[in-house]
Amino acid sequence: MKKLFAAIALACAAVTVAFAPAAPAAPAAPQQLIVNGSFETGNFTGWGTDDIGIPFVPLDVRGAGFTPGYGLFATAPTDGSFVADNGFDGCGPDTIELWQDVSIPAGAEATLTFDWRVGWNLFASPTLNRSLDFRVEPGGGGAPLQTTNLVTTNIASTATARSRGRRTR
Ligand SMILES: [Ca+2]
Repeated sequence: MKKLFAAIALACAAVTVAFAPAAPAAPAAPQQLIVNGSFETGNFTGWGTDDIGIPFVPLDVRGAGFTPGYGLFATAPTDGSFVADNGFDGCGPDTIELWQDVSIPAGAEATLTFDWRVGWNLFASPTLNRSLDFRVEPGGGGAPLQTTNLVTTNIASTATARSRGRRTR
C-alpha cells in the first residue's frame, strides 16, 4: 500500500492500473484504485484530511466559482463539479494534508494523474514561504518514499501569483 499526499486545490486524482496481457489481445480498461478521486460525492469520502489549526480558508470540497478574494482565482473543476480546496495559508507554521491509502496489485503498473492549481498574494509580510508538495509514503504513513515539490512561493515578492498543472507519476 502507498499513501498519497497532496494539498491545495486538487481538482481530481486517479490511480489506474493496467495488467500486461499474457498473450496479444485487446488491453483491458484501466482499473480505478482511488475512491472518490474527483470529489464528486461532494465531500472527502475515501480521503484522510488534516487542516491547519487556524486556516485562512478551511480545507473543504467546493463547487465552481468559490474565491477567497484578494485577487485569487475562483475554483474551476477540471473533472465533474467539485474540487478539494483550501486557503494555502493560516496561522502557522503548519501543514494542510490530503491523502488516501491505495493498494496496487502485484504485477500491475500503476499511473497516478492529478490536476492542481495554487495561487497566493503575499501582501501581509509573511516570514515563511508556502510550498505544495506531492509525497508517496508507505501504507499508513511514514517517511516519504518520494517527495516532489510542485510550487514554493517567494516571500521576497509581494506579487499575486498563480500556478497550475497536471502531474502523472
Ligand atoms: Ca471533480
